[in-house]
Amino acid sequence: MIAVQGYSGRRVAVLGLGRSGLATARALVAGGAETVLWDDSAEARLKAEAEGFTCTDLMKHGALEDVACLVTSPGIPHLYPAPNRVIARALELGIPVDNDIGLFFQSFATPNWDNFETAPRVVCITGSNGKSTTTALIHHILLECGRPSQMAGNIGRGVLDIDPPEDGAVVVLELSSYQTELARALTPDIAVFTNLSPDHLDRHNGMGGYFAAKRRLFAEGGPDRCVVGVDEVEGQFLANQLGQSPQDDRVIRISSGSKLENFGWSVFARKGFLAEWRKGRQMAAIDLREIKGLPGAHNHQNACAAYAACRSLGLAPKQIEAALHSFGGLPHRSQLVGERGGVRFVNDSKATNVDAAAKALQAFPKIRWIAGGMGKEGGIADLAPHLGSVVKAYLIGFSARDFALQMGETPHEICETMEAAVTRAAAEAEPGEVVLLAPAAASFDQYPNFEKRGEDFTARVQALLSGA
Ligand code: UMA
Repeated sequence: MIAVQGYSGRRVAVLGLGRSGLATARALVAGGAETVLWDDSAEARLKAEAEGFTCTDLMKHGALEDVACLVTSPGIPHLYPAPNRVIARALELGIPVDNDIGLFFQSFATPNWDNFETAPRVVCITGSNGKSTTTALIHHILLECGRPSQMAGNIGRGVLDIDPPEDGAVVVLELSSYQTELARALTPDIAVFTNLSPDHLDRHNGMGGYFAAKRRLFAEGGPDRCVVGVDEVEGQFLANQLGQSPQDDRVIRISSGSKLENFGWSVFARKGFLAEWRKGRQMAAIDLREIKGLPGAHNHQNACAAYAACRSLGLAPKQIEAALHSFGGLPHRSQLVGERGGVRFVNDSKATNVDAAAKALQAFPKIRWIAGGMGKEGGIADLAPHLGSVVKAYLIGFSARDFALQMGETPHEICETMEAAVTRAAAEAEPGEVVLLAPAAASFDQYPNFEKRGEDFTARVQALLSGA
């Protein structure tokens, strides 16, 4: 655990007692703060109380008195579509509002670092898609190359939950827009921006607010090195702003598809090959086509981002290449879950939005596509150019009928449930085809989260393959 510095002997309120909130409460206590805790769910309060914490309704008269800071969880709206009422009250009273990421950056460095040969470093990854894979890949490469590394943030483990870093260690943090928007301190050594496409727009009041939230990671803390995906105009704008000129190698531009030879430093993937260029010269090339854990152009972009971050940390191209080969991929992201008679079954349940689904649809030539769930604004209209690889779609969940109306000429069938979709797709699939779960929708109509949806798909595929 990282003990929170700066609040010893002071009262700090914590709103939200999920994974990040409970870790925050423990870290505040370890740093000598007095905590006042609340969660709107009785179940979460019970869990905190079982750990020995006391909960106090922060809306009760006087509960926020003498509070030095309100620390809130990423899932709780602080601005849009409407602020949680405790946060609104704190803002009214002028109480600083922060999150665990801000506390982490304020508390990470300690005086014993003076005895270290190499100061620990923090790599942060943000972007709409690919950030979990990029984060896990950087962590994997570092460990394979013998560098101590810990991974946390939006990927599941609260940042204050990590162990104090050892000499030369690296902390790799996946950060969501919810997290970067609020953190009062945000000072990574290396910051990575994978890409940008519409998501969480209600929480940021539109695309401008969403981009601004992510941009804070680069603008606030002045990272030594920025790795920026330039396949969209927002990434080009960000890279442009961060560098003095195209030759400024503090910015490493990355792309999946474009040749970037005329920049200070760039890493790009084309036709399955990764290339690193520095000041007009090619430094390295890697054949990505045989790397099983990273299929498709979107994963090649993730490989470029992870490669660039690891090069910034001083690793050699050959070391990184070897580590790429042993990366097994993450569950629910282009995850191969089975194969029968030349048909592969791939779980990309994390493709909760149209952009992520488009990338999954481009990764395979012939697809039996399982899609649907709780569709987002605009449905799947933007997927029309990517339906060429779809042999047939099997639609499930709340938005199945809406999706059907947007399928155009592409054959499709409304299956309602995962069970029916897997059974139908498997029965109709021919050798060389891929049965792909890439829903282009949230899971909440049928499952608690995308993980449970992916687990359901996997279990049904495995049952089918084992003949159960
Ligand atoms: N709560 C309230 N009042 C409210 C809303 C929520 O009290 O108005 C309470 C809930 O009852 C619950 C707690 O707040 O007990 C939940 O907080 P949370 O939703 O912020 O979840 P945590 O368990 O703290 O998990 C968070 C991240 N969750 C979100 O961003 C929604 C996790 O990211 C992250 O792994 C974890 O911190 C550790 O850092 C997950 C996520 O879904 C993976 N992220 C989104 C995404 O990837 O799209 C952004």
